This record gives sequence, structure tokens and C-alpha cells, in this order.
Amino acid sequence: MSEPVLAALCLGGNTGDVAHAFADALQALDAGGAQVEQRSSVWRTPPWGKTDQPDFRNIAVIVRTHLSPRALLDLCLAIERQAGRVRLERWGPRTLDIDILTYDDVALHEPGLTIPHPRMLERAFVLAPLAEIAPQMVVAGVQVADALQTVDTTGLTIDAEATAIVAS
Ligand code: A4P
Ligand code: MG
Repeated sequence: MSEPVLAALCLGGNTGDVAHAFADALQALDAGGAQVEQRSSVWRTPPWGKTDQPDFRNIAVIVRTHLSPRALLDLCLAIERQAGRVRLERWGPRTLDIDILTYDDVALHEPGLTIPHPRMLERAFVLAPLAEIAPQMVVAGVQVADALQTVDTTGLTIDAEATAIVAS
């Protein structure tokens, strides 16, 4: 089998029991062939895009996998469905959203799958967790730690209680 690759994912949610949804999702990633190697704290983040909705929780993880980008996306979407995610509106409330941020140093633009995630460098809710575990990762020529300096991190805090639930 070919060498495994490292991929970065960001999980988010703002309805229901998000900490347990994250814990279940990380187990499901492991079981589905994407071993979780590193995980950030769980962050509490103000809603981005559509702002009249509850704060989100976000976590970034690095997985080691033999899955192709498309197979990894399919796994993420299946895990979202297991968590009971219903898509009602763009950027609206959700129990669990899993975005692929990076996949090795692959750049890909296909129907339904763009890597690196096109909006990741604008989003504090992605960059703050990711900078905890991969500050030196370079995305589109920019280091994650440097990108974090360029975005508004007002209101982002670590949720210690949710972090403990995910770690347990
Ligand atoms: N898709 C394409 N590329 C990717 C990728 N790299 N990773 C496609 C994952 N999916 C990718 O996604 C729609 C389709 O995008 C997927 O079926 C897949 O084929 P979606 O999650 O249903 O779309 P969406 O969430 O309504 O829109 P969008 O723009 O993808 O939203 P995001 O990026 O998921 O953002 N605020 C805070 N604080 N925290 C959050 O987590 N999340 C969102 C949603 C908005 N505001 C937020 C947060
Ligand atoms: Mg998404």
C-alpha cells in the first residue's frame, strides 16, 4: 500500500450536544480509516457568515489516512449524516459540519470538492484551532500562524469543558 498522507480537518457545530458529536465523529474517523493523530482544543467561536445564530464550537484535527481525497470527503459526509445533520440553509445552524482543510500538499478543484478549503485563510474559527496543532503548516504559500495574525479573533475562547469531553 502507498504511504499514508496527513490531512487537516475542521469540525464545527452549534446545535445539540456538540462536544459529544465531536467525540463520536473522531471515533468514526478512526474507524473509517482516518486515524486522528493530533487534535486542538475545542474553541467557542462567534458565528461567521450568518451572524444571527448561536456561537459555534470548532476543533481542528490532523488525520493520517490511505483514503483518497474523495473517499475522505465521503467519510466526512457520512459522519455528518450520522450526527443527524440536516442542511437547511447555507452557513446556518448545524449539529456537525466537517470540512477538509488540506490533504498533504494537494491542490484540487473538482465538483463538490476543493482543497485547500477555499475560505480557510479568512476564518478565525479555522485558523485558531489549526494554529494550535500545525502553526507551521503552509497553505497557499501562507503559514497558518501568520494567517491567524490577519483575521479578527474577537470573541474566540477555548471551551475547557468541551475539550475535556472530547479528550475523555
Ligand atoms: N465541499 C467542497 N470542498 C470541500 C471541502 N474541502 N471540505 C463541498 C468539505 N466539503 C467540501 O458543504 C457543501 C458541500 O461542500 C459539501 O457537500 C462538499 O461536497 P456544506 O457544509 O453543506 O455547505 P455549507 O456549510 O452550507 O457552506 P460552506 O461554505 O461549505 O460552509 P462551511 O465552510 O462549512 O461553513 N461560524 C463559525 N464560528 N464556525 C463554523 O464552523 N461554519 C459555517 C459553515 C459558517 N459559519 C461558521 C461555521
Ligand atoms: Mg462544510
